[in-house]
Amino acid sequence: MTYSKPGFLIPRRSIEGQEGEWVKTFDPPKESPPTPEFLRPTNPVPAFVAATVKGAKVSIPNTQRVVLMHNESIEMWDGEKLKFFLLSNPDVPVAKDGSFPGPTIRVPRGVVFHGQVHGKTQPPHTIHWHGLEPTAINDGVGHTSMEVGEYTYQWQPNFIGSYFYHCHRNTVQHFDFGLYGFLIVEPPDAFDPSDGKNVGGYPRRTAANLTQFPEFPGFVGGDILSGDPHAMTVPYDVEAIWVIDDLDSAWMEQADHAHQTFPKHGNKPGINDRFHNNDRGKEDFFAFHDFNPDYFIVTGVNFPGRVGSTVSIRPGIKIPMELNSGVTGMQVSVDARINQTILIRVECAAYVKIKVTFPVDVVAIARDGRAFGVPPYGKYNHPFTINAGTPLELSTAQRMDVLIRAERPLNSFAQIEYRHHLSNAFLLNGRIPIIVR
Ligand SMILES: [Cu+2]
Repeated sequence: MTYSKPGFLIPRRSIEGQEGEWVKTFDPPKESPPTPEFLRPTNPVPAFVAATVKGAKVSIPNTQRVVLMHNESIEMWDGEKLKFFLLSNPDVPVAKDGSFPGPTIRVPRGVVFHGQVHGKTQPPHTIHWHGLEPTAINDGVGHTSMEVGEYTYQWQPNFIGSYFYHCHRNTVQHFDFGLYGFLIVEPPDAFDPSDGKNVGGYPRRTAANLTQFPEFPGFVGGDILSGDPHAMTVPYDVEAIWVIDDLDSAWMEQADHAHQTFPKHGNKPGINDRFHNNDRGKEDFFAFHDFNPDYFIVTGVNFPGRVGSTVSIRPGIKIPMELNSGVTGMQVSVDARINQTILIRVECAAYVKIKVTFPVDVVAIARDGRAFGVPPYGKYNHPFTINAGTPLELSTAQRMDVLIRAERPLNSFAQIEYRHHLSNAFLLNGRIPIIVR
């Protein structure tokens, strides 16, 4: 039995003529079908952004817009220009030409979310809403879900926490080249100003069970099903987002076309597709098998050093409110005051191995969008302390939310250690300032 003379032959069914159905592997996409079971969207955030961000508008009521683009040059710390693929939001002037990472989407728990997604250049693309629970057609996993063209994804977030969204078509390339952004599910009333709160600032709340950690004030326990929007949440005064990434400039220079692992369809799509039919010209097949990153990044900020070095980003780096759903003051480098509650949302977007080490004890409250000790999973886990200096390992796509409350001033760094995924060779120590005054 050989490849050319298999012992079994599994007949394949052509997908020709089914472009409007569940599986989209057409290049280019031939249809942009409507969303099945379309509900009226109820997300208040696009209107909040339009009211808060200069020049922003709502072009589709209650709907977040996402455009996927490619070949946008970004200058790295050493002057090298790399070609990224970028996410943009055409409703927000600062975000319309794309950003790296893409704009952070904040959304209250329980709303009907609509994401109107358009692949502007070199589709097909998808958006996968990582960690949320859409129906299969709205899940955005390439080959098994909707690839766009254009499509309105529909889902409802049910768990407060840290997520992200990214293209899931030829993920190894499209995700690595920049088609991702952070996504935060907040309490149901996070964008409701009716009780006089500043919905575009701090304090904000996130899910946690801090029964055993009384040093964090304002924790509300109780029953999530009671309807109390703050049940099982804690307020935080300072928020930082660390999306840890690595880039191989050789990949980005040699494989700048979005179709470099896409098949060419024969005359029977789904049957005689040929990956290596692209072995010439701009769409030349590229294997993406040998990853050797030489640029290291946290939330779009370069760690300014070569392989082998230990380098720091500067203090005081914040995320522009235009790229954070209108919320002002989110940080990359942490700058807080004594006895403030600091929430750090850590995500690994790197392909190599990373270890995160904090200079103070932190309390881990949630992993991958699920808060420890919070029903319905509450009986299976609980928040825990990660002692200062104890490394936290994360692999691709994992998130961990941690809290800090410093009683004394602190002027130190968290450290991100990058090691090669195969050889374990040391690549870089990236340091992020944590200042408490
Ligand atoms: Cu894509």
